[in-house]
Amino acid sequence: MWRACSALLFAVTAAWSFTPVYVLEFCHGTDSADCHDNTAANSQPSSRFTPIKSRWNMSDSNLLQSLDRFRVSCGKILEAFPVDEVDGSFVRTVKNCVFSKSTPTPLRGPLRVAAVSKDIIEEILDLHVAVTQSEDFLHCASGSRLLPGSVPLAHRYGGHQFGYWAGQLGDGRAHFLGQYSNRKGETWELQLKGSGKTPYSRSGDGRAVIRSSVREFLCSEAMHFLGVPTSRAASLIVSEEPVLRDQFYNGNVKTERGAVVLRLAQSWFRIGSLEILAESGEIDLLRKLLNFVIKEHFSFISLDDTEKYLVFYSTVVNETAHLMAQWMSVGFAHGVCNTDNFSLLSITIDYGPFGFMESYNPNFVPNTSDDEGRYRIGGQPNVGLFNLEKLLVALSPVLTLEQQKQAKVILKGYVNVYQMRFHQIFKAKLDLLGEEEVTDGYLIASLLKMMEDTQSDFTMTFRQLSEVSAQQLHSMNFTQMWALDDLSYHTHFSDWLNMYLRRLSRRQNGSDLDRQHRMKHVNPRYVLRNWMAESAIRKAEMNDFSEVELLHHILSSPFVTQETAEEAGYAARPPLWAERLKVSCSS
Ligand SMILES: *[C@@H]1O[C@H](CO)[C@@H](O)[C@H](O)[C@H]1NC(C)=O
Ligand SMILES: *[C@@H]1O[C@H](CO)[C@@H](O)[C@H](O)[C@H]1NC(C)=O
Ligand SMILES: *[C@@H]1O[C@H](CO)[C@@H](O)[C@H](O)[C@H]1NC(C)=O
Ligand SMILES: *[C@@H]1O[C@H](CO)[C@@H](O)[C@H](O)[C@H]1NC(C)=O
Ligand SMILES: *[C@@H]1O[C@H](CO)[C@@H](O)[C@H](O)[C@H]1NC(C)=O
Ligand SMILES: CC(=O)N[C@H]1CO[C@H](CO)[C@@H](O)[C@@H]1O
Repeated sequence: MWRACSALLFAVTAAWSFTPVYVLEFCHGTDSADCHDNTAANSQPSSRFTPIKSRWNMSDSNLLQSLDRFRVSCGKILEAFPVDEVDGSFVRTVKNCVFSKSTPTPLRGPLRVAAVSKDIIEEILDLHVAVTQSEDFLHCASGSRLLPGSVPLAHRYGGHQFGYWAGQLGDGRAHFLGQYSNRKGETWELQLKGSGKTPYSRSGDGRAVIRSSVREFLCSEAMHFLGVPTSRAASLIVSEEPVLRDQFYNGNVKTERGAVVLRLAQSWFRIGSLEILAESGEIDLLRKLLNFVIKEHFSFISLDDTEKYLVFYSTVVNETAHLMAQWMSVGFAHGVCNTDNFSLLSITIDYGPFGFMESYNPNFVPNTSDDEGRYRIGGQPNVGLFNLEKLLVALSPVLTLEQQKQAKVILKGYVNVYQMRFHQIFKAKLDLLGEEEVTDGYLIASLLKMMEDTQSDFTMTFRQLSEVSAQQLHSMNFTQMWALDDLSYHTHFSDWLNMYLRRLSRRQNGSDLDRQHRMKHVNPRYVLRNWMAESAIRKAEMNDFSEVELLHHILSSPFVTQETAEEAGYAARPPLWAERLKVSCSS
């Protein structure tokens, strides 16, 4: 027993070297001498969104039965920022403004509500779900009629794309409609995507096609129910408007149909929102925007505090590290981690060519045109660091020299925060209670390495470890456990298993069933695999939205085994045709 154990301990050092995901790759961007510095401690996840006491009676009868009394407000934004009033959506360079007035262009009908998220309609928008069947909703959620109180705006931002400064970008096909303060006291920003040209459309047509809209609708909701901070999607409206797209950028232009997603976030400001102001020397406006974001979304920071921008930066660094760890924990690859797609609130935004990893592979790249693999899944933590560096550059004009130095120290702490969060999350995925840092690090790293070697399915390996009894693990009986069965072919698997079982038995809390129960709450059985989305899209393009609805329903409870999902094969080995799928890139 001891011999095996010391052999494994010997392997610990080696194990860390096959964790490119969370150790080795950080040395590119920052001073490598300090790259693995372990001084930062203390990991209280900050809670920025303090719940506000409910002032309403939450019963069903209080939900609004029509849009007549539903109001959004643009007052705060319009008071806080100068707005570009130039009439028309012609493409232009905008200066000294954070938004431009821009009216959505109605889609050619007939329109239809293809999908809605009841959870958002009722729990966030305080509307009865029946409202979504009204003409009014159809028009408001597609951009042909304005919601009461709405002054539609397009946001001006810039960004670093694929590593390089790209200048002015901005909402090229999205319209901010206004803020809604709900009965829970939360404020949400409503936005349409695919609603027509704006001053920031560059060469785009302002539209989004059914394919990409279905993906955004499904994935943002799926991520929310997986517990990952994200923007939300309330509805999906499809039209008959022809939209030309070269889906794989290979010269094959196809006519598709336009669609609009009504999406929500507590804020849509991005790193690029600040970058463009710093870049063009609009420092007063930069300060204004920062103060606004702090006041509205980081209310624990006092605007009188001379260190407020540093505390803000430190929070964004920590929360971005957390988000990257959460993405890894569900195998999510965003696909386009440019600074303009990174939220200042560290939520997932801008769903484009994303993908959930199937076989564990740190080099998984969802965007098939991303040849260099810049945004491969294992590179995301490092890209997060790159983006935070750019955020620091954007903040520099409002920081003193001393504060700029401190900010660099904060940035260096990012790697530690990421590793700590990653470690915590993966410990929970394996139910490693208590603290045995070295053993746990080894168990996690070597499991991932074995998964990589055997190409085991990431989601189902963790899920099946949650569903299998300790008894079955002991006897390596993996009947009907296809992912564990794949994994069990690894030469080191039984050593790993012994170590894991010993680790579990040292820190028992309740029965083995309790362990399974805890693990099933953090290891989903269903994620939006590309083939699942693709199958739903094929039907949606023929006006059959049943599979979109089914997926939306199932992915709202990703931790619960569901009969319809099992029948559809959503937890089974992916079908053969899935291997040949390419992600639809243009959107
Ligand atoms: C960010 O995390 C570090 C390390 O855990 C901690 O020292 C720091 O206080 C955190 N920053 C904020 C603003 O919570
Ligand atoms: C909320 O309203 C319902 C019906 O309108 C009523 O039965 C219930 O007692 C109310 N609850 C509270 C906490 O006021
Ligand atoms: C995919 O990657 C390519 C190459 O880097 C890039 O040009 C393209 O914009 C990416 N696709 C999307 C949808 O971002
Ligand atoms: C393996 O486990 C299954 C339950 O999943 C059980 O029905 C079966 O009898 C076990 N086989 C052996 C050989 O223990
Ligand atoms: C064991 O479980 C109980 C209840 O589920 C919990 O309160 C307690 O903190 C757990 N103990 C440990 C060591 O995790
Ligand atoms: C899905 C999405 O909105 N992606 C955006 C990310 O950022 C690039 C520019 O850097 C935009 O072109 C994409 O539309």
